[in-house]
Amino acid sequence: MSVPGSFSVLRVLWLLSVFGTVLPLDGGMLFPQESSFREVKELNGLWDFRADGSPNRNEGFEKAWYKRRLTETGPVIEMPVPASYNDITQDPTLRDFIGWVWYEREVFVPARWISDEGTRVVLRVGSAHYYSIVWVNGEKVTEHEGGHLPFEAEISSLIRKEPTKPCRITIAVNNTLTLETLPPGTIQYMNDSSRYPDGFFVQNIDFDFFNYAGIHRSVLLYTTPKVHVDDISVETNFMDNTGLVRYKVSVQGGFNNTLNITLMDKDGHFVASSTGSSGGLKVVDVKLWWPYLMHENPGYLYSMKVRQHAHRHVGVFLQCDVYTLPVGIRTINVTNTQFLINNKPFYFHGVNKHEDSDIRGRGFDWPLIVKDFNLMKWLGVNSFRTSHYPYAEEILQMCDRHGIVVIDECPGVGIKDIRSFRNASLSHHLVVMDELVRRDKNHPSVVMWSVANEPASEMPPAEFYFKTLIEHTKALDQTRPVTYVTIAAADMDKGGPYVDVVCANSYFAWYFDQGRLDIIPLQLSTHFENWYRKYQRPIIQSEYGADAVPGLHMDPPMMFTEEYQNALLQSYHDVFDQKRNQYFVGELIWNFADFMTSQGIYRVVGNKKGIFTRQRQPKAAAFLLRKRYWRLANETGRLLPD
Ligand code: GCB
Repeated sequence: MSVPGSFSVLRVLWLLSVFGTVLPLDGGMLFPQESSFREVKELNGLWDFRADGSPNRNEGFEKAWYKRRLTETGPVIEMPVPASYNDITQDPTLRDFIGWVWYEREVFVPARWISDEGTRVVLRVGSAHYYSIVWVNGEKVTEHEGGHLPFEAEISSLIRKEPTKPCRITIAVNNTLTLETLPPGTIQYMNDSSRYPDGFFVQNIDFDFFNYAGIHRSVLLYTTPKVHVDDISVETNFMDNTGLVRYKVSVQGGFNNTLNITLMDKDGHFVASSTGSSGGLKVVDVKLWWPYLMHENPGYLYSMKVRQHAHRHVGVFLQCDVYTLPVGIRTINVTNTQFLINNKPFYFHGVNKHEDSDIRGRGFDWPLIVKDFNLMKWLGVNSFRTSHYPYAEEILQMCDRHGIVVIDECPGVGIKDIRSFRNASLSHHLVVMDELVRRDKNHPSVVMWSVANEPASEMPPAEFYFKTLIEHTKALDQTRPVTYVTIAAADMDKGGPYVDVVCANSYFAWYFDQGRLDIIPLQLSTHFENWYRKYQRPIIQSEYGADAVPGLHMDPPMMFTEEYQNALLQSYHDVFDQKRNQYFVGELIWNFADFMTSQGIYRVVGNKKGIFTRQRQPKAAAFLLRKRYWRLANETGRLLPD
């Protein structure tokens, strides 16, 4: 977090110091973009696909399916990318499949990419759930653990080996979750032969969404010059009407470089420039990045153009690269009672979401994303939490442009088994935070990191685990607060002392005291008072809600009707309004839309706590919330006088 202080002191610190940021990962993960010196080729569409249904799910490796075309080693079906594979066919075995699935596609690489040795060709997967191994023309190029973050491999030399042939890309993806994965899970073999066939096993999970799998985001080939801009980090601040963008650029592939940095406003007019791999850009008459409904011109973005020239010798340029980063200038601060954006109190009136829809599962889908943004704006939503995993980068870019504030959550959901607090799990969790911060650090919309959702924080190892995790995340990024989302009772919580903001979930009159809406005011206020007394931190109601089956009505309200969902929300809102001017800084409804879960007696074809159906049609609660959010926007969102 930026600490309020004198601007001149800050300026000196900024300009003289390097970032106090830990960068444990090799290299950056800039979002691929086209420029005069970079090209992008999307490999989305139909891929050949086969699930390895062998008893040990290992036939693909034993028979080296990656060495030949997939069609030569067995039957294949057509599988769209990006999409979860689960709901694409009529086959329940594929919907519920656990183990390795294989994707393959051939692609012609433009001749210039092959002939020009100064061009670097990179294969990038936006995300694939959960563990992936990638081969190009039968040679392994990378593997990656984790279902929601991008990974890539340089394949320049490989594609130059056989320049006339198409390039065959094979990706094997395994959705198995274990005690050390994030989210964790366990595989349980059922050995009672009177009840289960030989080798029968199930995947146990402790989270409430379907474990969709496959290649969920775009697969791309992109180029950069050999000497290229590898990573950019920006931090912003302002004092009065002067803004400052502190930047750091890293270059890979060569030494003799010149870096020119130019900042332009939204209309492309020059604002400031600098040279060198780190420095500061002063912005006179700064236009700050404001959240939606907090300003008449939200989501203002400057463009920071990074131009890199590599020299052969003094004055002779060998190569150029250009990368343009959108930059929003804003600050985040947290006091004991407030969440401040640009030094003004910010009140979250928003939603929790899932990347989830019919047929596509968790697959990236532009029509769905744009529809969801339109619905959020219609509702008067100014924020959401990426429950319970990082969302696609394109979604965060939209948030930057529209001024929608994001609590960026990692996939640390369902950490309930004490064995998932061991070192192997913690090490992986730290790497996931490294990858998440590396990917999302420059988005102005991201205002807080959430390292987990509802872990078993009362367990003895939780304190060390969360202390380490939160301190690590704060070291990675000193500009944003860190939280984890809790449901534990205040006195049982071991990680609480380390969070900057308390994010608390509760389901009064739903999971407890079922049907008793009358207990909400007492239980909810007691809950808040306990949290605040204990931690003296601002509190966000990070989840609350009730299932409603659309079209089910009953008055007086009963559980699962639209009336009950409405009445429950209304009781929560009454308490929120009492605490709003004290330490209560936000409310995020569970959930924006109905979503798929695994099958079980508590779920009727998925979780129905959406205020929209899975097809994005409003339930009665959507209208209730819309009225409230627009009222809140008027009461809390306008710019308050200094
Ligand atoms: C929670 C979880 C969320 C569930 C929700 C529910 O506390 O964080 O993943 O879907 O409750 O509906 O039970």
